[in-house]
Amino acid sequence: MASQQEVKLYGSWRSGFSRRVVIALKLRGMPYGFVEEDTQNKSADLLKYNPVHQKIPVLVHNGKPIAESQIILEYIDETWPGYPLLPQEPYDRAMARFWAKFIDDKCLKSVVKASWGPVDEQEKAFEEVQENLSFLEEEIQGKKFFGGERVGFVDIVGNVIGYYLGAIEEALGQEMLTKEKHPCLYEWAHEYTSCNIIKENHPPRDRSVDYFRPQIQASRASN
Ligand SMILES: N[C@@H](CCC(=O)N[C@@H](CS)C(=O)NCC(=O)O)C(=O)O
Repeated sequence: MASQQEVKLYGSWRSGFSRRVVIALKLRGMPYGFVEEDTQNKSADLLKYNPVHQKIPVLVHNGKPIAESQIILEYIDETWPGYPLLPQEPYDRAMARFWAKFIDDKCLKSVVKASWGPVDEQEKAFEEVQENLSFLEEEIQGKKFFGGERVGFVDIVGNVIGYYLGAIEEALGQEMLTKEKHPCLYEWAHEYTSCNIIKENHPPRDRSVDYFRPQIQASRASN
């Protein structure tokens, strides 16, 4: 019974990984408590619950911790009935996991390198971003969301591209995802950020731009 569950999310308003879990819990209609963590000064609880990575997000369900955003999303999908995050068919589920892993392993890494990485590696990283976005462009073609007609697992993981990339681009003063090069992905990002659930549960764009800007400036200054 939902009323007997104690669900606590250790995260931060800044963290895109935490936002994924918030979106999944909201879509699922699962009540939860939110503990705002300072990643520069981690709480004893966070270190106890995620001693291996010492990172947010951590979902604590009836005292049992689960770490890593994609794993938490799967846990939510398997634990509480309601809005499905992963597709039903095994092949479709495998493909959703494949693209979600691709977003974290390749897309996100290249975006970070192109934005904050060593200056002499940024040009190459920028090309990698373009190549990675092209793979997603092919995958989203003909669909409204990666999950089909509604937001699903890959879309939620894709918040890095759908929501955060725009704020990073603004802070950086350089576009990466453009209508000209990646029209379908660009349209997807627009659809995604227009969804109420996404709008209501991500920080206002200006706040994210203000968060990214000093990091970008600091990395430029140290290069
Ligand atoms: N792979 C992890 C990444 C989580 C992550 O990088 N969290 C960041 C905040 S956005 C963090 O806790 N950083 C603190 C640190 O690295 O010490 C996930 O998907 O949950």
